[in-house]
Amino acid sequence: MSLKLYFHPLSSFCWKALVALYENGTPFTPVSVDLSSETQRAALLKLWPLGKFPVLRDDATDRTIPESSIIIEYLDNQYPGRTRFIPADPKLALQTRLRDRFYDLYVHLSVQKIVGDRLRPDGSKDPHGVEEAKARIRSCYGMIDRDVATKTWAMGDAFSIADCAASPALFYANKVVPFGDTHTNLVAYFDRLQARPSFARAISEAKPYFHMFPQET
Ligand SMILES: N[C@@H](CCC(=O)N[C@@H](CS)C(=O)NCC(=O)O)C(=O)O
Repeated sequence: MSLKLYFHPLSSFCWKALVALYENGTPFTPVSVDLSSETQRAALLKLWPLGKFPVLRDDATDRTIPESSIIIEYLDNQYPGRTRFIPADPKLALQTRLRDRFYDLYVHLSVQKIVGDRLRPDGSKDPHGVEEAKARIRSCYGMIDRDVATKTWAMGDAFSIADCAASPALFYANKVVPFGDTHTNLVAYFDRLQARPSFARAISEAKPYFHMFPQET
């Protein structure tokens, strides 16, 4: 087995890579990284000096691949399976990558802003930034609700990298800004994502760690 995934079971961006790996049953060795351990943090920093996970290591090609989207594209190219994450058609590929960016940059990073603020010490909090992040997530909910109204997955009938990105982003977004009753298409889409075996497995494996998720005080 040449692939190793450096990750943490609670980490949302790691879920994104896990969903892709589980989709195709791609064999890999999971390497759980505890960032509070100096040794484990140092090992991660050696692989990717930004110290962010997930990071994929492929001993067969001697390559180290950081960034969830790049990991998924790498898997799609090097270890293609039944689920293809980027469509072959260039126009569809562009639309797919746009949705992947949308979920990462506007939903997922807004969630990180809100959750990260909960971890800041009193006196260093950023309530204005948190309100901006919540407003951005609400705008995204409206856009998603319209976008998925007639679709099964983010791009239509085929599950793609956009759904890998949407899964953790929406899971944690719903925790910090609940979907509410009005976004029925979004709720139905999220229900389909949660029922997808790849994502259901990532959630189930993270359950023992849920108590570590910072709550609003
Ligand atoms: N753009 C990166 C984001 C990765 C990221 O933010 N990972 C978080 C966990 S969800 C992390 O490494 N946090 C630890 C830290 O920042 O020290 C990706 O798509 O992989």
